[in-house]
Amino acid sequence: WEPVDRFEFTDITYHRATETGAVRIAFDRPEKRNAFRPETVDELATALDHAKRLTDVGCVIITGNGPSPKDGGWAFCSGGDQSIRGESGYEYSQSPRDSETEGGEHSEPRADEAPPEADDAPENVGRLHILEVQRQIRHIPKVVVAVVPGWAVGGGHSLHVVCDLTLASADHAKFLQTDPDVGSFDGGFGSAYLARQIGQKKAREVFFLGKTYSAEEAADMGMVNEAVPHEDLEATAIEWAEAINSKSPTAMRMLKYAFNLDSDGMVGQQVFAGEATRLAYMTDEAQEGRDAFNEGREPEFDDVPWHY
Ligand code: 1HA
Repeated sequence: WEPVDRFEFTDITYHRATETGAVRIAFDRPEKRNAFRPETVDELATALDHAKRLTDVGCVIITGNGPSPKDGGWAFCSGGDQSIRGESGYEYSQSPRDSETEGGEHSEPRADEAPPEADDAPENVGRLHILEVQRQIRHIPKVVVAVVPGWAVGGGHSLHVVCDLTLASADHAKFLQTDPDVGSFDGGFGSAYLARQIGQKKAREVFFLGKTYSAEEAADMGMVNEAVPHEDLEATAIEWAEAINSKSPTAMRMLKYAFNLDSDGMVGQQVFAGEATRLAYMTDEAQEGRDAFNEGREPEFDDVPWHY
C-alpha cells in the first residue's frame, strides 16, 4: 500500500495499491473504537470522491485501523462519536465561533487540525452526513468491500451493511446495533436494506434486541460474505480486490447498479440509465446525432438497424 499523500487527513488513512487496482480507506481513531465525528465523515467523503475518479481502481476497501493503543481492542467503526453529539446531530470539534472566542472553552484549535478558513468554515450545526457517505458508497461505480477487523456498531454497522461485500475477522469482528440505546435510528439502508439482506425477522431482532453477533453468525445470517482468521484478513481483501479488478469494468458497474436498482427507486433507475446513456454515446448512432446537430443538417439514421 502506498499512502495517498495529497490530503492531510487526521481521522482516516488513505492508501492505494496501484498493481491491485484498489484503495484502502481506514478509520483511524482506534482508541475510540473508530467512532466517527464530522471531521471523519468529511475526510471519508473526500477520499471516496477521489477514489471515484481513479479509472484504474475497481475496488474500494473500507476498514478500521487497530488495535487500540489503550486496550488492544479492534474496531471497524463504532458509529457516531457520542462525546461530540449536540442537540441536533454531531458537531465539529472546532466551530468558526469557537475560533474567534478568546479564552473560550474550545478556543484552542486541535494540534492536528488547521482552523477552518473564514470563507468556507462549516457552520457548527449538528450533522448526520454519514448518510451522504452511504449514498457515495451506493453510487460509486466500483465494488466497495467492508473489511471488519473488530466492532461494527451503530452507524458503523450500517456502513458495513451498505457496502457491496463484507469480509470479517473470525477472531475479533463483532456486530451490534446500539442505535435505539442512544436514541438514534438509521431508518434507511441501516435497517430497511439490512432486512433485504437477512430478512425482516432477523433485521428486527438486530435492532429490537441489540444482540452481539460473531463474524460466523453474521455470515450465517447473510450480512457478512466470509469470516477469515484475523491474520488473513487484509491478504484476503487483496485477493478479493484482485478478483474484482480482473473483471470487465463496464459489466461490474452495470451489475452493481442493477443490484441497487430495486432498492433505490427512481434514483436507482437514474443511475442505471446514466450508465446506459454513457454506453449509447459511444455508438456511431449517437455520434451521428451529435455531428448532424453541430453541422446543421438532418441526422441520417437509415443504416442503423432496429435490433431485436
Ligand atoms: O444511528 C446513527 C445515525 C442514524 C441516522 C443518521 C445518522 C446517524 C449517525 C450515527 C448513528 C450512530 O452511530 S448511533 C450509535 C452510536 N454508537 C454507539 O452507540 C456505540 C457506543 N459504543 C459501544 O457500545 C461500545 O464502546 C462498543 C460496543 C463499540 C465497544 O465496547 P468495548 O469493547 O467494551 O469498549 P469500550 O470500553 O466501551 O470503548 C473503548 C473506548 O472507546 C471508550 O473510551 P474510554 O473510556 O477508553 O475513554 C469509549 O467511550 C470509546 N467509544 C466507543 N464507542 C464510542 C466511543 N466514544 C464515542 N463514541 C462512540 N461511538
